[in-house]
Amino acid sequence: MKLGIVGLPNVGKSTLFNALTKAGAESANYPFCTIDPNVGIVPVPDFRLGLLANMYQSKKVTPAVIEFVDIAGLVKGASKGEGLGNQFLSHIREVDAIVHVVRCFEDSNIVHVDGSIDPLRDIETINLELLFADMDVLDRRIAKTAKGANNDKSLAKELAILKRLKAHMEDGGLAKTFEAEDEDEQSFIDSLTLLTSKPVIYAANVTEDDLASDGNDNAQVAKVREFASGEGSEVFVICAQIEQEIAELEDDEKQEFLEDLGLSESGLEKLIQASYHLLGLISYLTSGEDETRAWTIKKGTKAPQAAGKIHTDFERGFIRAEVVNYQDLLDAGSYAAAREKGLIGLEGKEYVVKDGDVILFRFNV
Ligand SMILES: Nc1nc2c(ncn2[C@@H]2O[C@H](COP(=O)(O)OP(=O)(O)OP(=O)(O)O)[C@@H](O)[C@H]2O)c(=O)[nH]1
Ligand SMILES: [Mg+2]
Repeated sequence: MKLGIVGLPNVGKSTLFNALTKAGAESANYPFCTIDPNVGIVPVPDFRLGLLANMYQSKKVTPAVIEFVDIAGLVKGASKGEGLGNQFLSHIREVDAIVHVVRCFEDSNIVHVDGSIDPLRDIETINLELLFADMDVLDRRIAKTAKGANNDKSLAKELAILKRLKAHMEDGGLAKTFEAEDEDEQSFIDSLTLLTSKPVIYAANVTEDDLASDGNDNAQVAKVREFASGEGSEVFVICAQIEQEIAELEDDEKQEFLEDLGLSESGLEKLIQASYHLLGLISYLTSGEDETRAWTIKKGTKAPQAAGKIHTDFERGFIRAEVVNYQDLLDAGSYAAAREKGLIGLEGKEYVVKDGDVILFRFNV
């Protein structure tokens, strides 16, 4: 599961990427590795891990991770091959969700490709290129489907959907705002893996002066927020440059630095957490003397499949899961106390695991 960092040139994508991966490299217990200079594995900040590790005196803490990809800047005309054009678009095709960086900071030393700071125009430029690329995909698919549609009912149905979707896009609509008539139709549309069907978070890159107010004093940020709410996307206010500096600091210095800026936590951490949820991911936890660890599952995963993340034997020989909410466990003070209070649920194969569940799996192979 990975997120692509997308935006116009010079808006701060690589600066944000460096901050993300540096913050990752620093997390001592995670075996950080760079797969590719443009792909970074980033631990997901999770305050629950520290609390549980403290209770169990765990020797090791292992966070959940997600991947970010730093994608080269896109320019107007990319869908027609301008700039890095097709290369850019194929990188976006591979990601599961998008962090769209928009420049809201003024800095006369940093050139803006279109000459001025105007995040709405920038968003529109990017979204249009994605839309054009999707329409090309649809055109090709329509031409192919039309050939067989005369004597094949299911192809005829697909053709009708493709044409409706195309019309929606010609009006400027994104694939994700298209209203499918039923689940079959939606899964057909999903199978097209269109760029504009991917979930998006907007990262409004501001100057450090705008951080304390969370961008509320910046009129450009307000416009981005209004636009994003119209398409059901979230906006995070960050200062990529400051995040890069923060990522280089030790923990205690970091706290001091944040306080000086009037912040309680770094914007980067909130952005990473939101990205994790944007991918439809949640964490369940295991905790003991050896290790406290977050395990990544898709929302809606049942207990045996969640157990399979730890070991296939756990899934194959699944008997039951002993489940306690992390807060209940912390409040009780120990696993034994939680058990005495009846806070530990015995759950079977149909149990849907929740974010923040602390689980002990019983299995037999
Ligand atoms: N003042 C200011 N400058 C920033 C900020 N973020 C990035 N920059 C600067 O803007 C310039 C471009 O930043 P990059 O992160 O390389 O931009 P990019 O989006 O990766 O650009 P491309 O890879 O060319 O598409 C660099 O000189 C950064 O130092 C910021 O928050 N404030
Ligand atoms: Mg870059």
